[in-house]
This record gives sequence, structure tokens and C-alpha cells, in this order.
Amino acid sequence: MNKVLSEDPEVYGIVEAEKKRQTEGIELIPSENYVSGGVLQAMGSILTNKYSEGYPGKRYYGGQENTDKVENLAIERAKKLFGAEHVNVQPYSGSPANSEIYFALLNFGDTVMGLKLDHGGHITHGLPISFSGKAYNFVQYEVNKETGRLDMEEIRKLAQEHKPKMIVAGYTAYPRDIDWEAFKSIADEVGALTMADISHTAGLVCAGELKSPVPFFDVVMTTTHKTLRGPRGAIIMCKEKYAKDIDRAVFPGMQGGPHEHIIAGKAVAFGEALQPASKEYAKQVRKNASHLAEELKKHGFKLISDGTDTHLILADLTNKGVPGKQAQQVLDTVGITLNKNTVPGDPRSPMDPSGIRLGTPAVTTRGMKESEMEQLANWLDQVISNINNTDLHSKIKEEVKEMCLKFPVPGINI
Ligand code: DSN
Repeated sequence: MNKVLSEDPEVYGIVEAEKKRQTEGIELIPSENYVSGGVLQAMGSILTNKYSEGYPGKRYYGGQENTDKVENLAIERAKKLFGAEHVNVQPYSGSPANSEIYFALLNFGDTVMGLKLDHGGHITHGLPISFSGKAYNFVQYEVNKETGRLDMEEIRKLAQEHKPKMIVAGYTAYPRDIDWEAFKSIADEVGALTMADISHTAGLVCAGELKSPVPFFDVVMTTTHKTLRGPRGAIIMCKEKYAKDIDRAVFPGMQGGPHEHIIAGKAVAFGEALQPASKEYAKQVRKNASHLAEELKKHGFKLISDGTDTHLILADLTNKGVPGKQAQQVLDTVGITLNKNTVPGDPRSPMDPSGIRLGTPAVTTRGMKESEMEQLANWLDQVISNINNTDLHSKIKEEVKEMCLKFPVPGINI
């Protein structure tokens, strides 16, 4: 960052402050992670200088001998990682990728099924105020309010009633593994296309820790910056028969020039994910999440679905008498970052919901294991049970910092 320091000390100062925040605090937002130094440097490379509209071998501008190579490398690595027939590595991020899939395979106004946002879906899975809810006729399914789990029989009934053209599965706040085969069989019964959004779990899916939709689903997308530990961005995988439609919808349908420096970062991240160490990482993410869940339960936390199969935990704080927003804000002051979240059927508003969402991808990247999860559950309990005790919060903040300094963040030199 020495060039930023000399050219723009103001930006430098902000980045340094964020470096300190990331180093001295615990990151429990389940969609966040740390990239390696290699991914960071690829993203910061001079590939950002190049326009490359089109696809390898079929570009609109000259000078593409290196951009073609890096994009092909990212594609080949992603295919190998997920066993996909076709991969497009150009989507700028998750929401553009989802809009590109809908644009490729649906007509405006078509009926689609997606999980309701406050039950664990995503804004692009049919939220009425998002483009998805406005451009398509989304029928929203829910999780069972008692079990917190998907009820495949209810989903089948809804599909038979509404005959959607596409069924979307894969979520942002669902702590359990997904029965992709069951979704596929429902879709086949009603003649629907299948679309999986594995943005949260891709790093666990490609490591074989969670079931993969790739063999069954028509289209599978993922962001690249969550459990995959790559740059902010996304990829779309599909069966060969949809390849042309997907590619056309990405460019020129929705996007212009691809960001080849980010695609280079994706290639580096996929290369890392192909190494045996990433399997160990994915295993430990799940072990940490399940240990943290059990420890939280011992402290009286009520978990949606009573636990987790994944990296993610959703807790309803109603019995603790602390709303999710207050828990998030006070935990921020001690250096523990997580996010307020609705719980299924939440009587409170999304801006001040009943729950919190937390997960273990980032802490696991730092090397934390089960004993640190016990410590984390203790701190979460102490802070939430003593929400107004600022002396206790100051003491915990010091303890958090002390533990964090033992676990360096990859990509950050202190
Ligand atoms: N913002 C992401 C998450 O936190 O789950 C979803 O887009």
C-alpha cells in the first residue's frame, strides 16, 4: 500500500483502520471471509487496464492474448472444482448473476418459486420490491415454522398448484443441507427448470462436505467471495444445453466488459480450492459451526432448526429479551461482528428483527478451532445476558483482541 500512502493518504488511512478492525475483531458474519495474499494481488493487478467484451477467442477488441488465457484458466479450474459442464466466470456479483440466469431462461412475467426472504431466501429470489419480484411472478415458499426446515411435501403441493417455469433453491440464512434430488424430482413433475444459488455454501459443496446440486440442476450459481475465499464476484454453471443462452444473457444481455483482474483473482481462488488443504478447511468450518451451535444451546440460545449442518447458525433471541439489532450493535463494540436477522415468521421488522445470524467461515480461515468456539459462545452469552454492562463489555473487548492477535488474518501483514 506504499503507493496509496504517498498518492492518497486519506484513502490509505481508511484502509489501515479497516485492517486494524479486521485484525483485532472476530468476524462471524457467515457470508464474509478473508482472501489470500495471492487473490489480493491478482485483484490488484494491471489486468484491470484491459477491456475484453466477448468471450475467449471471440472478443470485440484486440490485444486479448493474456485475458483469454486467464479467463480460460478460471473456467477450467471452476469446471474441475464443481464437475460442471459449462461455466461463465464473468458475472460481477451474485445479484447480477441471478438476474442473468432469469433473463436467459425466463420471459418477464413467468412464474418462479423461491424461498421467502424472512425464511432464509435472498432479495433476488422474489422479494416483491426487488427486480426479481417485479419482473417475474414469484411464488414464495416458506420453511416449516415448527422445525425451521424445508418441508418438501409443502413445496411439492405449491409447485403442483402454481406450475412454475423455474424453481430456485439455495439460501442465505438456512442452516441445513439441501435435498437437491428432491427439488429436481418436484421440478420434473411440473416441468420446471431448476436453479441453485449456492453462494453461501460453495466452498463446502466443492470440498464434498455438503451435497452438490451440480449433477441434478440445470443451472447453479455462486458468489466467489464467501466460503470460496475469492474476490467479490460470481460464476454461473449450467448444463451444456443452456450454455449459449447463459453466455448471451451475461454478455451482451446484462453486462459489458468483464473485470479480468477479478477473473484472475477467481482463478487463483479456484486453484487454492483445488488443493487438499481446502477440504480440511471445509471440514473444520462445519465442525466449528456445529460446536459453536452446541455451546450456544448450553447457554440457553434458541437456534432455528435446533442446530446446523453447514457454516451458519440462526438464533432467535426472543427468550433472551434482547432484539437482534441491539445484540449486533453491542457486540460490535466488543469487536464481535455478526448480523441481525429475521427468523421464520418473525413478528418484528427486518430492520429490528428477533434474531442474529452467525457463521464460522472467517474464524476458521484464521485457524480457530473448537476451543475458540467455546470461548466465543461464552462471550456471546456474557454480552447478550448483560447487554447494558459497559464495564463487562470493555473487559471482553480486550480479551477478544488478545485472542485475535494469536490468529493472523491471511493477506494482512501486521
Ligand atoms: N449479502 C449476502 C449475505 O450476507 O448473505 C447475500 O447476498
